[in-house]
Amino acid sequence: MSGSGTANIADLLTAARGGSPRAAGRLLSLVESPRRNEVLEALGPATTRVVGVTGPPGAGKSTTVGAMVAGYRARGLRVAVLAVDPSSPYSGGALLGDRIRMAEHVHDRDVLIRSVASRGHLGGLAAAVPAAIRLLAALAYDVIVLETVGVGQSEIEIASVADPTVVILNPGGGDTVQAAKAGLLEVADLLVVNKADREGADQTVRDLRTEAKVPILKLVASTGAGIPELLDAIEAHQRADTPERRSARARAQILSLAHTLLRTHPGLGDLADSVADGSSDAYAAAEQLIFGAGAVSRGPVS
Ligand SMILES: Nc1nc2c(ncn2[C@@H]2O[C@H](COP(=O)(O)OP(=O)(O)O)[C@@H](O)[C@H]2O)c(=O)[nH]1
Ligand SMILES: [Mg+2]
Repeated sequence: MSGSGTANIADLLTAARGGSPRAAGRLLSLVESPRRNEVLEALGPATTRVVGVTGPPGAGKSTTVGAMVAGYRARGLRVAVLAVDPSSPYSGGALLGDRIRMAEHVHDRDVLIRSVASRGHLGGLAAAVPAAIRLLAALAYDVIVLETVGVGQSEIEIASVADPTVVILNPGGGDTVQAAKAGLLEVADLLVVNKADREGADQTVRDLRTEAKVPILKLVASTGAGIPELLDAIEAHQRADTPERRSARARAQILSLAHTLLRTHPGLGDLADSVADGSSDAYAAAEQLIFGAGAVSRGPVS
């Protein structure tokens, strides 16, 4: 028997927990498929650390993630990388580059690298990523590194689920202005000025200090200079975690998933038609979308 349609989830979980990267890969495919809930229901409770790495294209995110994986392995941790790739026409090439960069880790059983590219499918990335994280937590990865391109709203939303969210920028004012505009500085728990081997890194650090109150680090990801300091800063942030911060992240995640579910609700089209032709109003339709057909009798939101 083969193919995910016939896969026994319990068997796959046993194999994946025993260290089979193939089984882990199959399970990750299943959480992106209509069998997502079946997998989620088979998992016990588990928590893990999720480090978000985001920033503009070309800032050095993948290089940084590769160096972080090496750093975590040196510290004896099992690491999973989820690379969220937006559906750009260049994604094929970029992914290939990332795979080559990650090549030193491909034979390491304690490293799992996976790209998530299911935009538009089953609620898209915003729905796929939390499920993948839950699975990887259950498979006992100590740390999950989530690489997202900090351009679209959904990528920023995904990044805000991680803790900390590390925003990677480059020397020069352009990145800082762009990051501020995209809302990236707001989600940053740590700011990294990568390519610090280039001119202007110190000036960029000074500029960022006036914009953001979070720790700012310099990094040369291509040589690994600054990686131990980055991992230490990430750990310090995680040690300072509180139940309130965990709840706030959970709240953001629930709202994000709820929004995804509502956006892809099968009743949305008919409700929109009834509001458009005047037979209903948007208030009643919104209640009906959330609470179901009985909701209209509840009266207006107060
Ligand atoms: N000079 C320099 N180049 C770097 C550094 N880190 C990454 N790069 C280069 O920047 C380019 C983009 O890196 P990549 O990791 O693919 O960026 P991403 O698009 O943010 O994932 C590649 O050519 C890297 O080799 C660095 O610290 N210094
Ligand atoms: Mg990349």
